[in-house]
Amino acid sequence: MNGAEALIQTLCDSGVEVCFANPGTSEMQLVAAVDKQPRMRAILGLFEGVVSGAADGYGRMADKPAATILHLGPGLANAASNLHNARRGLSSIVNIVGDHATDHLKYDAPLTSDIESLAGPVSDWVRRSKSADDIGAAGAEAVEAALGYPGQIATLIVPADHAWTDGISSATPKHWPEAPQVADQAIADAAAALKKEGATALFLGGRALREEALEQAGRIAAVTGARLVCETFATRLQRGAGRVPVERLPYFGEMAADFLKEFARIVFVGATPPVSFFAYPGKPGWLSPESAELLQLAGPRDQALETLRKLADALDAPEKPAALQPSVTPPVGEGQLDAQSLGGVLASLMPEDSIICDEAVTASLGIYPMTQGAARHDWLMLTGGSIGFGLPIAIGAAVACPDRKVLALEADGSAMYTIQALWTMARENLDVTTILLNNGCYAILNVEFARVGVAAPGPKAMSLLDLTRPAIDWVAISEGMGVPAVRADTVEGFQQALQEALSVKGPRLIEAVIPPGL
Ligand SMILES: Cc1ncc(C[n+]2csc(CCOP(=O)(O)OP(=O)(O)O)c2C)c(N)n1
Repeated sequence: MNGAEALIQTLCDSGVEVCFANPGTSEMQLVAAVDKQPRMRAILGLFEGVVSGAADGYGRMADKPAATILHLGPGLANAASNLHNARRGLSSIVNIVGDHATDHLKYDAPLTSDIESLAGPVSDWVRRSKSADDIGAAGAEAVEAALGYPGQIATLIVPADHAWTDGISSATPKHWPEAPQVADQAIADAAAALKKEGATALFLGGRALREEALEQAGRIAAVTGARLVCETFATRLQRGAGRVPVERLPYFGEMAADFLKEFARIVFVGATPPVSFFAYPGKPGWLSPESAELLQLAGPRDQALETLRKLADALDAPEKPAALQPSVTPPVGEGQLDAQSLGGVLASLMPEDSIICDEAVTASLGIYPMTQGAARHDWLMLTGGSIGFGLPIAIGAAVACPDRKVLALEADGSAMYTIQALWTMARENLDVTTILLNNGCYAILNVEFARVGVAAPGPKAMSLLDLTRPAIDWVAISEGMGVPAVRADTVEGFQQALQEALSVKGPRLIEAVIPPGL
């Protein structure tokens, strides 16, 4: 084998099955090696932000990494925004970034850059293969790093000469790392705290928001009366009918602080104390009440399920949670479509085990509550605040879970960052229905103007938040990339369009015209 073949074989032996790629000349050996390897699926993304977002969606749903192939520093830089979201979401990815051959670096050829410096802020682990003989070991270490609980972003830089050198062996896969356990004393302390007087919140994030972990949280709520609260932006929240419901911390800082103010005690599992997304003049940044006792039982990198189970047992909690979410189908309205009525239609039609990729931004505020009692589903959220993530993660989710319907709730402004994702959905015939929320503006920024204290923004300022001059032809864009599309501006029209989209397997786009504003 050459080095590239040894690396790809090592990745496959370590459990990596998919590679999302946008390669260049320095990655040609890697592309050829993927071609020869029947165990590795190769998926082209037409922009690196699609590649990295797809790998994030895959990691969230598969609980193991996909690989990416990225073209030197500039390719990695294009991928950075969604790698940032993935790292914030503790997702799992192995990035393979090509570099010039070692001897060529001294010439400072045009694509030469400081790849390590670009990788550092969006990676948990960065390494360059030291030689062709080291490439397999480096690959095995990268997968091990990416599997660090609950997931990490591992970036491996591969010089072209290491990839093309012949006579190289693959490396033995590493064992999948164990998740750190919480000490028994910490569990006992938390149990004692939960028995005290006063309102208590069990604040959950990360892996604590999976169905089984929520069951344990529900047992704790049953015996202590603690309220179950989740972080505002979760990597993957399993919710819907029959599951243990959690209250979601509001987005706006003052609403979040108001929500938390009644708690005398907050116990964190899989999350850290929440802070406001941005600073605003005269508004709180730290959201927990000054007077509350804050107990960090398990951080996002500590085993969540076992922690909650042990805590429930320590409290002699009943076997079953007290409350499960009943099935609720909100009434479907009629006439002009808006976020709420759209959410009602969605709740009534979304099939069991749907995967919702939520980049609806302001529209999500209307849609999310309406789907609380819909058929059980997974809800994936924007963990790092960097928009352009919703369509790419829908690709990765659909690749990881080919038997489940993926619904991408995608705001128009955010969609335009990585709209090329539609083409990959069409090429791979992925079962994704995109609901494109066309409100013709950056609505959230209209709200933010007021919140940061700008009294009357002028026409030049407002033009920077407007998406209607020219209006974007979503149906044409979608069909131009191979995804059949329709436009709906009434509840009835949207209902019919969604019914049709859900009745087929394969990508569809529905342009849903909704009013701007919250
Ligand atoms: C990479 C990146 N660039 C810019 C922003 C700033 N930003 C936040 S929301 C937003 C616009 C959102 O508009 P849209 O997606 O249409 O949703 P709406 O607010 O209309 O619901 C922008 C530009 C960001 N969060 N991330």
